Parts: sequence; structure tokens; C-alpha cells
Amino acid sequence: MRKKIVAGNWKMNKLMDEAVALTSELVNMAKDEVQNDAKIILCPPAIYLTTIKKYIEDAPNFSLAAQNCSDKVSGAFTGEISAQMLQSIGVEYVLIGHSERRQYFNETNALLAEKVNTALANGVSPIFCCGESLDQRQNEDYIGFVKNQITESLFHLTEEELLKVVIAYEPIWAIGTGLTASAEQAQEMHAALRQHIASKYGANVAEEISILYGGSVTAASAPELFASPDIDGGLVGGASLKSREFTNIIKAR
Ligand code: G2H
Repeated sequence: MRKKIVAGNWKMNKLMDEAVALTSELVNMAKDEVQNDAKIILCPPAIYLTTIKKYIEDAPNFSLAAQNCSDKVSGAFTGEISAQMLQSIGVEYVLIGHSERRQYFNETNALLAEKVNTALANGVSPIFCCGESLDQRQNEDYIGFVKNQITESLFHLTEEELLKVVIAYEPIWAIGTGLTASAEQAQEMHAALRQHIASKYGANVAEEISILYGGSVTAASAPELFASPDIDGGLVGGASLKSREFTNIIKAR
């Protein structure tokens, strides 16, 4: 059985008191919402991780993810946060390759492969983000483009390592735009990515990998998306900043 996951990517939002209030509300509303095989992952700004950890202590279905980590192990890299540091404060997951990092910080597939390696080497599971732009969807082999992101950043991993990775398909044209991919569009890509993984690692491994959908997910769009056979939950941005809306997305899982 694949893990069902709903992750909330807060991006660069919320001040400390707001972050604490949001977490407390979510824990109150959603701590009994999911069965043992399901997870809620909060991805606050790194500066809040240690504090937020205390607020999810009594909610075993909640975990934390950082939004990024360095590709380097340690040393003179001012401003960076290492995977080992995340592990040392009990953070289980890290987003790697979000399209905003690819776009604004020039993160390439090769660099992301290094980040995946350092995360795994330190016991932090990557939530690896991939997705195509609108131009690529309209003018290129968009499925081939996303498959290649996975090939270049993940296909050097052993089977055991890959099984620790969660994949998040986030079409760039649907991110923060209010344009959600239809359940059919998302399912088409998720099935293609699972098939791609099967071609390299075999069907059993592909069946075990959770593939999340991200891009303007709301409580209204989540039920149909999450009911699709290859969609194992969501990576939610804007709608994860509102406790009631995010709880309703969790319930749709
Ligand atoms: C995609 C998503 C969360 P939003 O970036 O990663 O954000 O739901 O606001 O499109």
C-alpha cells in the first residue's frame, strides 16, 4: 500500500505567531483525520521548524519538511542549511527541486541530484518536485520532459534509496495561478511517471512510490484529483495557509 500524503508548502509566508497559530489549529482539526498509513507534512520556512516541531508532538500523523537544503555537506557556505542539520532537529523530509527554486535560483537537474544524495545520506527523505511549463505542454513532448527530470535527478539511486523518495508532480502553469490541472491531465502524467520508474526499477518499486499532485489544489479540486488511481495525495501551497481549507483537503485524501 502506497503512503497517502498531504503536504502543505507555506513558501515564504507567515510570521512566527501566525505559524504557531496555524499549526495549532491544524493539529486540533486534523490530528484524528487520517489513518496510520497516511501523513500530513508541514513545510514551514526553515526558521520555524524547531518551534513547529513542538506543536506537532502529540499528532503522530504530522511530520515536517524543510523547503530546501544545501547540496553541500557542511562548511563555508554562508546562509545555507545542510541535510544533516535538518536531521539533527528531527526533520524527516525536504522539498527538492520545487519549480520556484529551479526558476529563481537556477537549480539544475544535476544540482538536484546532489541535493537528493545529501538528503538521503543524512536520513532525510526528499520530496522531489518536477513539472513542465505551459510552453512545454503546448509545444514539446511534455511527458518526456518531466520523465527526463526524474531520470537526471533520481535514476542514479539504488532501489532502496529510491523507495525513500516521494515525487511531487507540479505543472508550472498550475502553480499559484488558480489553474488546477484536471484530474485526467494529472492522472495521465502520474501514470506515465510510474511507468517510467517501472521501466528502470521494476513494477513493484513503481507501485510503492507515492506521487503527489501540486498546483493550485483546493478543497474543491482535491476530491477528484485524489480519487485518481495514480495520485497519492497533494503538495498544497496557497490553500495550506488556511486551516479550514487545508483540513478539508486532508479529509479529501
Ligand atoms: C505549487 C503549490 C505548492 P500552489 O507550488 O508547492 O503551490 O498550491 O499555491 O499552486
